[in-house]
Amino acid sequence: MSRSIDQTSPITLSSDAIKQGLRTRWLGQPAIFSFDVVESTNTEANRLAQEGAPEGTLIVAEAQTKGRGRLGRTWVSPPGSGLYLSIILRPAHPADWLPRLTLTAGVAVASAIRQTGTTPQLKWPNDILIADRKVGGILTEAVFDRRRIDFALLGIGINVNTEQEELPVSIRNLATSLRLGLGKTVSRLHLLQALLYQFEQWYESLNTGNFAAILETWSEFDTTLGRVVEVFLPEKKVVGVAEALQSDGTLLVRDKRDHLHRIVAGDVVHCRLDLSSDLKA
Ligand code: BT5
Repeated sequence: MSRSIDQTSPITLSSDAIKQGLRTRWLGQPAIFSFDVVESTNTEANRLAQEGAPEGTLIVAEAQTKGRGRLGRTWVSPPGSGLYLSIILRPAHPADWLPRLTLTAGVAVASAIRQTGTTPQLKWPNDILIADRKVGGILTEAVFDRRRIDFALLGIGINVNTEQEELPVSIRNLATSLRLGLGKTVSRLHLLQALLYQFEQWYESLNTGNFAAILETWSEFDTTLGRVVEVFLPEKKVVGVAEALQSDGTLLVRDKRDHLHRIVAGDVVHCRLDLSSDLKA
C-alpha cells in the first residue's frame, strides 16, 4: 500500500482537501477543523473534546503561535511549511496505558515519512529524527476521570518543507525537515493523509491487544537502544545504557553499578559513544 508522496497537491490544508482521498474509516471522519493559525492544535483539541467532540476528530493548523512540546517546552511552528495536528481519542484505559499511544503514534509517523523516500529514526519516547536531527515530535496529553482516561489528545508536529532560516538559531543544529533531508519538496497533504491512514491501522492494532507488533516495528526504526543515555527524571538523573524496551513500552536503562532502571517517561539525551567508557569505569 506504499504510495510515493510528492508535491502535486494544493498548498493549503483545508478540511475539504484533506477529506478528498482520505482512506481512513473513522479517523478524521467525524469532523476536521482546519485553521490558518491557532495557539496550539492541542489547546483547540482540548476545547473541542471538553465540548464532547468524538473520537477521530482532527484539528490541523497552518501555523501555531504557542505550539508546545513536553514539560512546557515550545514547538516552533512556522506557517505553511510544517504539519501541526491533533487527534481526539477516547480510549477506555487507565492512565498507565498512555505511553503506548505515544509509541504507536511514532510508528505511524515513521511509516508515513518512509513513504516520502527517507527512513526516519525513532528516539524513545517521542522524537522522530533524520540523520540524528529532530524532524518531528509527539505530544500526548490526556484528561482523566478518576484514574481512567476521559480523553487523550495526540499532538504531532513534523517539519516538512521547513527551511533552516524558519527555525530559531538555538535549534538549527538539532533540527531538520523532510525537505532538507530529501532535497525535494514534500506534499504536506499527502503526508498527512498517509499519516492518518497509518495511525488508524496501528491504533486498531493497539486496541486489539497487538502492542507487541507495534513494538517490533518501533524497534525497526529505533535509534535509542544500545546507546548510552542520560535520562532526566523529575527527582533524579539516570545515566546508563538503554538496554531494552519492555512489553509495555517502558525503557530499561542499566547504570554503571549494574542497576536496571525502568523509565516510564522522561527526557532522554543520547550521549556520544565514548561516554560508555565512563560507564564501565
Ligand atoms: C515534542 O516535545 O517533541 C512534542 C512536539 C509536539 C508538537 C505538536 S504540533 C501539534 C500539537 N500542538 C502542539 O502545541 N504541540 C503538538 P519535546 O520532546 O518536549 O521537544 C521539544 C523540543 O524540541 C524543544 O525544546 C526544542 O529543542 C525542539 N524543537 C522545537 N521546535 C522544533 C521544531 N520545529 N523542529 C525540531 N525541533 C524542535
